[in-house]
Amino acid sequence: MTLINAQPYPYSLPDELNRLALVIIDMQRDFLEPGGFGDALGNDVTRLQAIVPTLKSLLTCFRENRLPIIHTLECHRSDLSDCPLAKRDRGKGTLKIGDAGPMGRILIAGEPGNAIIQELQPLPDEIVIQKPGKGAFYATPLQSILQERGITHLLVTGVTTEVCVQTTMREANDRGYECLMVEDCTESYFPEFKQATLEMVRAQGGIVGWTAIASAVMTGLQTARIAMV
Ligand code: TIU
Repeated sequence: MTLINAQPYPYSLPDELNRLALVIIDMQRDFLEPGGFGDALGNDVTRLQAIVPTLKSLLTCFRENRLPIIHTLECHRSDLSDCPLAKRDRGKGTLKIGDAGPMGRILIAGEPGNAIIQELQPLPDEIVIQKPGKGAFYATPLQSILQERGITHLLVTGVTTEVCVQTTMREANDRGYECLMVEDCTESYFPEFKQATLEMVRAQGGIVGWTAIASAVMTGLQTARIAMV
């Protein structure tokens, strides 16, 4: 059994490595670039860019090892039929979900601003989940896709740490998945919220799961590959 150096204690990789998936949450222009949803809510979106090179390295590692990769997108249908009024009306943003912004309609599927950023574009064989909520399990086929493929372990990454990333990890934890949040592959508009999330996830003996840095994950994967040869 291969262990990843993690908190609150080492994370065991599954014996069959392809039971481990990389989940990349919402690395979309809507959250990382000016003129999108994150900006409309009043956030400084530029600070999310810092994780892109590290997340790209982890993505490349998964691609080289031919391990499962899942991308998610927070988005709504153009008629907003899957967007609760409570969500659309929340906050005092300059633009609301569905309004026309500089990158197209805010948080609407297929609009330029809703796309995954160029650096992390999915390849054709990778899974892409469109989700109307913050969690990636709510109103999506994610759980049945994981079950079909025998995936039991998830590395959770993306933005924002305390909103869609944490919600997804909690949903996954309640469904029995062994989850690890990759510390330097997730970011928040609020650094103190990222820190608090990492701490609350791994508190109480890993009540929601583990955290580790990307280099520790990649070292663990390399060790597991060598052990399998
Ligand atoms: N606003 C915020 O921090 N996040 C979101 O609305 N969605 C995600 O986290 N993807």
